[in-house]
Amino acid sequence: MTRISTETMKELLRVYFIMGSSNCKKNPLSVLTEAITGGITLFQFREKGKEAFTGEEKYAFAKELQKICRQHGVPFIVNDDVELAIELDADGVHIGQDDEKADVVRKKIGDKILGVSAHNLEEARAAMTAGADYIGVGPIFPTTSKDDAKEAQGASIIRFLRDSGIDIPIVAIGGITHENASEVIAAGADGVSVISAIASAESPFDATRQLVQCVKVK
Ligand code: 3NM
Repeated sequence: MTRISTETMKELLRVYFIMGSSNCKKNPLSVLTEAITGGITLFQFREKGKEAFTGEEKYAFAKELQKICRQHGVPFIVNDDVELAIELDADGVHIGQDDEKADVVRKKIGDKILGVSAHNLEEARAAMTAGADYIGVGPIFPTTSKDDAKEAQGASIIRFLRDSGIDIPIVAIGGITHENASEVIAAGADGVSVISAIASAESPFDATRQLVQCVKVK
């Protein structure tokens, strides 16, 4: 395996769906299948919250979601849990600023995709130096999907990072919907990352289709 190219990474970030069991109104396996049929380009397994699966149950659930992703050729990223990602031979890992350091994770996962959450210029530069393949920047808009989310920064943070020389692939996150997705793409993001816009939708398929349309023109 070799490291993913910047161009391929940017394409994968276009419509990046993040989900765990607590985010779904319907059966999570159906939600993921609908999202894939609708056109998501990347999936992140993020199993968090009071009711979240742990241990064997978490492993089994992740495996089922990974199987669906594999059947459809959508790469499968694991949030935070580096050991689980290695055990499952996932396509990559996404870590936050409070998790293990990015350079340590890079050594553990070899050439798998490494995503790092960054909230400002300093964190973005550090993630690039540590070997991240992309950064997740947020929250752009207010979100109810993350308990410890910071204050919303608006799409201007993306433009600021680009103007400051951050040329690594960027995915915007936090409160993104089909109504504001094109704004963050116009500001310089390569894609949008969403939980509720797809997971809480009456039709995850229709919601994904709408997002795909919004990020098409750049
Ligand atoms: N990370 P929704 S915001 C998982 O700011 C996550 O780093 C964020 O969910 C960050 O699309 C967020 O429902 C939640 O707003 C995104």
